[in-house]
Amino acid sequence: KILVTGALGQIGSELVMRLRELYGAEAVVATDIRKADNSPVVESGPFEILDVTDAKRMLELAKSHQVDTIMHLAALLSATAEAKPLLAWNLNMGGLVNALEAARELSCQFFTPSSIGAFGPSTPKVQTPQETIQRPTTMYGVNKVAGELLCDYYYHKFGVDTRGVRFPGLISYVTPPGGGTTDYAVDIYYQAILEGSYTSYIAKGTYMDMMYMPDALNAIIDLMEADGARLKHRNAFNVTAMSIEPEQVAAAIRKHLPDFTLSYQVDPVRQAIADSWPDSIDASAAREEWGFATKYDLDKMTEDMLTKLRGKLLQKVC
Ligand code: VAH
Repeated sequence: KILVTGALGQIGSELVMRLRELYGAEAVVATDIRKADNSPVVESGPFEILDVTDAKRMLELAKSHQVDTIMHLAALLSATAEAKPLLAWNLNMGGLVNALEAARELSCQFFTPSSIGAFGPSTPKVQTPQETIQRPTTMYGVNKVAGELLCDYYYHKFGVDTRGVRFPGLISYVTPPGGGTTDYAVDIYYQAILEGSYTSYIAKGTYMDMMYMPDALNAIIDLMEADGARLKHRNAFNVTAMSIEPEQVAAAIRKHLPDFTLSYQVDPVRQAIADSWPDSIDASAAREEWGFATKYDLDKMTEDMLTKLRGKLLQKVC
């Protein structure tokens, strides 16, 4: 049985559904700090309210549901964390150590995502290596580096089977991300359908790694099902599908919506975060150690995003 925290978030809302398809609805206990009405995550299988900063309740739920795997997704993303650094430290680190402690006590396999945000301005920016300097200048990055080290510690010290990936910006049409820096790459598709135009808060020419959600879900499942003996790394693997900048997303959208226009109103806070991150990362370790692969490039993702969003958004409008 799998306990998922942050199950109503951008990753969680799709990962829970995929895991229930794979392993059965009752096999996945979805948890989040609040309950959402008529959400497939809440209605398609076990759901519990859980504030991940509540260590007692976390262990209680893991025990009562007899879980053997914990997938810890609850966290504040980069822009929110930069606005509320102390809250981010308490939630991101407090939640993580509580989840790791539950995994240790119950001998669970453990997954939590890191991010390209775990790199900083002194990290090599192009084809960032799996092993390199990590001096992030954001609270989110500090949380991610500390989280990677803490998960490796729980593996070496307590034998907890911890595994993680450094996700790039994730693009999806089900649940929008909240408070991320890469969210422009999601918002642009919504606005392309609704307004035919988008004003980007990230400047032209700002390259960041991105990945379509179906590839992200495959990466989590492939890593968790991989033979642990083959893993030379654990927390966390560089994974990416593409390195793109706003103009390239606009050009891909124009292949479907020729009149789409992109303008800029740069947000200095999120631009500074984006500028501190790599332009592109090297995912060769993930490919070699557990067969990481992606199916969606920019054009394939754009076609699917626009098709799915048309269905989702225009249904509401008309
Ligand atoms: C963020 N979407 O923007 C997240 C992610 C690499 C970006 O960590 O904070």
